[in-house]
Amino acid sequence: MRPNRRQPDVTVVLKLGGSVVTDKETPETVDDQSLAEAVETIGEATPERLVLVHGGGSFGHYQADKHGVSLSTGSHDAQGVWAIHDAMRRLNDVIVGQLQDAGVSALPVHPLSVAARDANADLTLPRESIRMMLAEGFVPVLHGDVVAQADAGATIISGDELVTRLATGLSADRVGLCSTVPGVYDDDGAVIPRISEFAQVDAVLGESETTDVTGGMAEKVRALLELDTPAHIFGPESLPVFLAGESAGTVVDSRSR
Ligand code: IP8
Repeated sequence: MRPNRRQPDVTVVLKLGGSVVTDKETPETVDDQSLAEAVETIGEATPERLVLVHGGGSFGHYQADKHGVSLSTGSHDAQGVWAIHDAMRRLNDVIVGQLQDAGVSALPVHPLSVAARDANADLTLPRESIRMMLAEGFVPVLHGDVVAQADAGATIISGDELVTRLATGLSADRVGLCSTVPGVYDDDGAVIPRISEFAQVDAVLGESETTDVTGGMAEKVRALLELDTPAHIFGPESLPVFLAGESAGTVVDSRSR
């Protein structure tokens, strides 16, 4: 397969949430239809330098729960850590394979092999291989994972943290989080078009409900407000719009304050 050469001046970081690529109700089950639709859209669009990240859904979260590992609780049990990583790697294999079948020059990047946290949980994620993949026309595909952490064994790293880290580290021009909701809802259930500060949504988001080990919408919005790059939170129906370079769902942009 020949790598697709991309415009060198636009870098996009896009996360496909675990709820988009897996059936969250059934352990270790890919949502075939939803994944196929996302892959087809990416295959038709990909005009820019694209870095993909995917979440864990019923793969990683199921295994993390089973082995008692979270963002803050680590484990030295190599078999448990491997089981979590292996679930994410198998999901990544499926996604990379389907992207390649759709003509996207996707290649895997496994955070466990390259990233680490210090004792303050600060993350180091070397960027050289990702930069070079982009320069050579590949689409790196990262995923939520386990990473070694000083004095804690291994802890979870969420896809969201990877997205914000990549957005900053690669000076991304656009950031997208595609999950199963069409954006951030207001009190009346309407999608908020733009969030420029957390106070705007504090009352409505509060403590987001979630069964994931890695947090919910409030954490996403807080982290995205730290970025210098506008970030879009949207549902799968808006993926073509986002990839076409337009606004999708809720735009989180602290610069518009
Ligand atoms: O679904 C979590 O990634 P996320 C990955 O992006 C694991 O939060 C291993 C639970």
